Amino acid sequence: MLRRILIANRGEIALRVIRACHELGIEAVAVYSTADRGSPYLDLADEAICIGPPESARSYLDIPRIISAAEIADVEAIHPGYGFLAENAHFAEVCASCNIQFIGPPAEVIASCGNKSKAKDLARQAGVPVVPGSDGPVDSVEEAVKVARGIGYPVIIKAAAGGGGRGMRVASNEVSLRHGFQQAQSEAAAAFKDPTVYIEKFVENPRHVEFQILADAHGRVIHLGERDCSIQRRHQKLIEESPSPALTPELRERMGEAAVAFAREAGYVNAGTVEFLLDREGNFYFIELNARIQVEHPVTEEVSGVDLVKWQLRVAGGEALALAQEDVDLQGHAIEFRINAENPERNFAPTPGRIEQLVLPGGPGVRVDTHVCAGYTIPRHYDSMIAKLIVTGPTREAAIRTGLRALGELRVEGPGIATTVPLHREILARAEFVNGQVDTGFLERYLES
Ligand code: MV4
Repeated sequence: MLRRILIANRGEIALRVIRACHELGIEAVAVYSTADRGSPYLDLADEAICIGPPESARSYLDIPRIISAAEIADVEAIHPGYGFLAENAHFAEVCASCNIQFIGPPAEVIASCGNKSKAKDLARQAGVPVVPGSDGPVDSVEEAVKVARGIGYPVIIKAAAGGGGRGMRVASNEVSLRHGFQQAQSEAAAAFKDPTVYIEKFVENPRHVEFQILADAHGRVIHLGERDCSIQRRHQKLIEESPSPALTPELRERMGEAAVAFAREAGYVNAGTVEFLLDREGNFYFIELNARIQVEHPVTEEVSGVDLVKWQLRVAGGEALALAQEDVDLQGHAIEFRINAENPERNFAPTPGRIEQLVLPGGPGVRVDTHVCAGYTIPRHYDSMIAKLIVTGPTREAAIRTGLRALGELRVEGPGIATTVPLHREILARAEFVNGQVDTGFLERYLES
């Protein structure tokens, strides 16, 4: 078991990891930028080290500064949280070379899954369905046109080094493909220092359904069911839930088996997420593997009763999974609402500032994961998520009612501060949401109307 770790992150996820450490008797060392100095969650850490100025590149993304902090604090391992250095294979390698355990998958696995074209090859090898398209990278316009003629339009051009919606472009005919292809290549080269692109059939308005995986270093791999993350805008998720209203028990079993098969093929260790697109006909396709703990992990914790962050720490300490697939017992329904300090009426512009009044909801079925409190100043340097509200009930209907009740209790007030709370309440009142009939186009269609 680990004795002392460093958390290379900030905000709610840093606090989430501190809590898991303390329940396991592990010491937690926090790091902070000067923008986060004085943040109350830092007091809960066993030690807190300033690593630099507000800019992420000189603090939370600065590998030498983080490694120095880890060496000074004498930790055995680093938890990267999500974002920042979480899926940086180079960072994982540097940790290993400094004899610091990286709490996540091996560097080679991060690298092979970070290349979306290679990840797709792994999926094919594992017998997991993928979207029809090119057999690996496409080097020339002529090859792209040939692939598109084979699968039919519309097609999507994706950067191998992209992911999470970055570096994608849709072409609905040969003219736009010829034009878009070269642009996609040069954009990929500029954004990711890798011009590699590949081509897929474009699946219109799919659902986004992802499976939570847990794998130990002894070859055990299980899944903990799915999360439906279809309510998103420009690849920023807003609401996530489990189970997905779109899955039958049979489809869940098949998709879960596919997710586990992929994780095995990839040599995955620790907590990860296998992302699928689900079309209207119930066909599912692997799209990528997220090699980290995700923002929305609490919905899985609520329906499975499994503490994913504790298992990340145990697995990194060499412990074997105590749970077999048949022991996984998914119960009830959970929904997460991301509470962001941003104004949906002003194109989601961030609204940093000082929180003067804060009322957090509570009562049965309510969990709030947040690092903020009254008097806290939301810095303008980082993403705008200030809290996650997770509601749980025996059924989806019950969870929605608890969500409406809890959102009604929630107050975040301060000069200039707006939040996503009113938008959440509007979404919960929409028939499409209540009926569970949403796809990845829902939120943008709603915002337009
Ligand atoms: C697609 C797609 C349609 N067809 N691939 C976006 C995020 C990245 N993980 C993959 N994404 C998509 N890939 C094919 N072949 C549509 C999306 C997509 C999407 C996927 C999941 C959640 C939200 C999305 C919003 C727009 C597009």
